[in-house]
Amino acid sequence: MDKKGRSNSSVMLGEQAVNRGAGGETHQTADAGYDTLTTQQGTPVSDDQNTLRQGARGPALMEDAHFREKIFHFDHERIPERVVHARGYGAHGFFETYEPLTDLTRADIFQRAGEKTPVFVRFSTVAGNKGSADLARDVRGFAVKFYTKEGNWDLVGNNIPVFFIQDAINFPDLVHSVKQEPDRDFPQAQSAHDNFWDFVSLMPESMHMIMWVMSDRAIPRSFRFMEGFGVHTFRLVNAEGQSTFVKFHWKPKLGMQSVVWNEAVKINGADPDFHRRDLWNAIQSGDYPEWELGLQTFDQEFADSFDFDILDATKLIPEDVLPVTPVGRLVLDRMPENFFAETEQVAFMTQNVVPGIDFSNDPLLQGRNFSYLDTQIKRLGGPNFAHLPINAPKCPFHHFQQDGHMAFTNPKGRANYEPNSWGTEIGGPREAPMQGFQTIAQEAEGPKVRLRAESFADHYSQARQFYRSQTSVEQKHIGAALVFELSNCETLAIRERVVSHLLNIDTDLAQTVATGLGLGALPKAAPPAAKPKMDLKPSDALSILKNGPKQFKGRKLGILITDGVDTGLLKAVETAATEAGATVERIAPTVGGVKASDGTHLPAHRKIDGGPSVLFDAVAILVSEAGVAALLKLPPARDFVADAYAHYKFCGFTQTAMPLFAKAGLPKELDKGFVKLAQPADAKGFVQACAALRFWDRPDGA
Ligand code: HDE
Repeated sequence: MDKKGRSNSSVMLGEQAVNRGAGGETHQTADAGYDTLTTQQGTPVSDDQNTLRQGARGPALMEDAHFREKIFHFDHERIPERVVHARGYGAHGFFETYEPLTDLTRADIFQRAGEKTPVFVRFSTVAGNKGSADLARDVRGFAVKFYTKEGNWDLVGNNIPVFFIQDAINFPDLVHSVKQEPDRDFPQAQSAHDNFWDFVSLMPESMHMIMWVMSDRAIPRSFRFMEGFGVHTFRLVNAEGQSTFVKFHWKPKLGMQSVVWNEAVKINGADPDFHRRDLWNAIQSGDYPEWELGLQTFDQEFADSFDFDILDATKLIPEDVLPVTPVGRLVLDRMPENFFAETEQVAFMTQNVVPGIDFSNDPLLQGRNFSYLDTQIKRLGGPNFAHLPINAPKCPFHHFQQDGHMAFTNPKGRANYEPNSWGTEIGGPREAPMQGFQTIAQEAEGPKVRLRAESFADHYSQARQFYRSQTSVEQKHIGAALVFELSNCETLAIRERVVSHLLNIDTDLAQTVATGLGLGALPKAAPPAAKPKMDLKPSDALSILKNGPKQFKGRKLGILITDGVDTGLLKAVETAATEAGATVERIAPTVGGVKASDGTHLPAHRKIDGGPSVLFDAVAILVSEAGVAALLKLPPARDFVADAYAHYKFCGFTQTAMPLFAKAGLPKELDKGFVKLAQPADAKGFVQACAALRFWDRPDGA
């Protein structure tokens, strides 16, 4: 007992054993049926609240091994974050093969219809640090680890099918330029700064990718609504050793969807974990996200006849030219039990391929095959990261690699080399010439040179094709994104240099951006690339809006309610939305909820200040006359409506909401994106309208 009569150790309180902290607060102990807290060495801990000290008010003692172990471990909790793709979120699931692809590949995963292969998927942003916000304008990583029966296959892709650069040697410069500027260490998770635009404007090969990154692809509504791409050309190899070129595509079953930029900026403030939360909520509620894996396969003849080099990662093969064939589905159905152990420690490596899949000579891919092993050794502290359960194959594996930091599955027995003559019992594993991975025997000759192939030279044609394949709404967004980004560049010469490239892509776009930047006159177009610019046929597959999902499934409706809300109407809207496969949240002046028209108490999910409309795909305003009067005094309620309008959202409303609309500055004549909810029967029509996701025909949107 100390002077105040407090105990530093367990005491019996009635029937329960408790432990007391300095403030006298109590903690239930193992004596009350909990597992016993131990040190890492397994020694039971009697007191985890007080350090060992000389007298109750005396100095701490070095002898306190438990304290030292706890603090030392804490001090070492952080590992280096990924140099790119630091912020990520992962989930477990499975891949199901539709039909055998034996004619194309001997990869075990594609041999049997209905085969289910466990997978772990990690989505990420690229530039931001680990703690940055989810809705940065950025490329998203889409990395899939397939635990196949013949080893792990990592398809480490992005949500954009092309890349900034053609040769891996430029990667450190690209990444340096987009990350925080080194003297000031800002801005993070943003490309809107001089260094990035300086670099890309000096690398015309990045212009196609720039079109994608300035499009709404770079601000996806959720991981669940974005495509994924393997980017490079790979090879499939069948049992006869014949190889076919392949490009990998992931298509979301729920369709593609993005947010608008003004919304992205606000989501980052309202919920920086917006994408994480979305994936977590979907999986935890059993609404498992799903993608189809599609292949574009082609032979050497096609490669030779194609307008561009299939080894150039700044180019894609349009789906109209070469259709995508679905070959299986990916379902994510389980969140990691522990973020660090799984999502943070997962080590993706492009060189992880399995028999039946091989590389092309894409110089970006070749460089990546070197980088990923190196980065994992640095990040995970040694060569044994494959011992971590998340990285270990789920098929039998035997090799002679041994020792090093944290070697806890060293091969057993005497033989740790081969060949050896110890026999099958103790001699360990042997090569399998027929079954084992074989690199395709491709002829290669020529002088050793540092040279970019002439076939990589056209940097503008596909950039132009991408821009011209977009709807006018999407083109407007690209123009606005460029104006935003370049307005954040302090150096006039950089702004002008970017516009000089845009002139080679589309003159209207260049003019829009020049006007938006207030450039006095258009600069001269950048020198044309060695190859002449081609006018390629627009491709609808490149647009998000031309491929709209036309369903509200998997989306989220936010309903703003007040005291006096019509219970019948509210229930009808909620039922219609959930029947359409959407989720619903109620937003109210207080999180405690409201008293409905029939006197019942209806709990809310969010207080209005914490539930802005940017968090929802569509909104409904169901308010009573008295309720709306109270809302008029709340700025977040006005923002809720004004933002929903500016972000082109569908809005169901009761007539009583009109004063709030007026206060929010909405036009008197509401457009067709506003659906009146006079009676419960109107709910279905409103939810059906929401399937279009946005009402783009609103002239004064954001
Ligand atoms: Fe990566 N990339 N990358 N990358 N990349 C990494 O590996 C690299 C590239 C991609 O969720 C690093 O574990 C080089 C293209 C994803 O854990 C590193 C080059 C594509 C992820 C690395 C590229 C990607 C990474 C950093 C140019 C799309 C996150 C941490 C040649 C096809 C994986 C790490 C995860 C991560 C190197 C270009 C996708 C340093 C050298 C192109 C999705 O190894």
